[in-house]
Amino acid sequence: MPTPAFSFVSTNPFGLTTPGLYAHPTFVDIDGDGDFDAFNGNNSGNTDFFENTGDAGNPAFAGAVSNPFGLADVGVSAAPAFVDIDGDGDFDAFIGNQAGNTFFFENTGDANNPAFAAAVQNPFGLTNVGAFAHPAIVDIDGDGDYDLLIGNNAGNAVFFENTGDANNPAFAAGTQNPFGLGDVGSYSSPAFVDIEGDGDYDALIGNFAGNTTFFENTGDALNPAFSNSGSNLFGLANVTNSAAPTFVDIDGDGDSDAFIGGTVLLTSTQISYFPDTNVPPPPPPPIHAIPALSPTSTLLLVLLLLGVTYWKKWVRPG
Ligand SMILES: [Ca+2]
Ligand SMILES: [Ca+2]
Ligand SMILES: [Ca+2]
Ligand SMILES: [Ca+2]
Repeated sequence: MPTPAFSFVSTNPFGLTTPGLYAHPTFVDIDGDGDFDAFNGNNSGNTDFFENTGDAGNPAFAGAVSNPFGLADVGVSAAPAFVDIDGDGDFDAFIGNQAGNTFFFENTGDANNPAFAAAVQNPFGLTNVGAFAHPAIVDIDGDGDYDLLIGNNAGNAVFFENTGDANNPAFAAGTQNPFGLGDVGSYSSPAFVDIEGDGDYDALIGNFAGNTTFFENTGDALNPAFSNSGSNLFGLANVTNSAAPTFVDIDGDGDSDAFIGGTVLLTSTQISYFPDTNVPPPPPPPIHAIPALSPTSTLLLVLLLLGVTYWKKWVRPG
């Protein structure tokens, strides 16, 4: 997979809107119909839901619904992330807030019909990270369970290793900026995606100045090792303030596209859309050659020819 070629297209594409300030978008197929739906956290502590009424290649989002399925106001500055943390086949929600806490909403519905239980603050060993908790969820050490890395207002990412398993999360004490991750100034908002397609997760971390810094993973899927490679690479750009990036293949062409929440201080907010414009490889040409015969087919063919020969020679001589 080539390195991505992001190109800014528009803000708030496909019917997305940003009713509150400090957009913090994320995408997940919450209703299991094969397309990515959108959630966007905002400054008032609410999480808006946008159902994808298009399809996996042609997104179209319905109007915002605030805190659906049992999700709730988390105070100030909601930053949602979704993952099946308990391995029961449906996506559960973690939502960070301004006070630095992370609220867990267990999905007690199913993969097609989400229903979230009441919020639990900092469960499974998670702890307060200071201010402006921005959770990102990824199996960063490749051991089969999801780990949390929570960005905070000081500009750091706090790592909570999952020492439980794929069904029973249990997080170790937080460690700051492990594996070579670094301070991005303030208002760290991390996202993890295998941007180069080399089998390990790279980090792209937004900050208060509106930039997204790329930390290339030069380790591997089991042993991450990040190095700061620069900001706003691959065609990404500054989004004014409070960059909150997320990556999803929204157009179904096999590469990850970028959406970055951003805010013009206390006045307006938007989600900037940067699709990866790499052209997907063409499908392989159809094969016209006669397929090779299996040993069984070859044997049957030989027997058939022998039979025809016998019939011609002995049954109907001449
Ligand atoms: Ca969907
Ligand atoms: Ca679940
Ligand atoms: Ca893990
Ligand atoms: Ca794509």
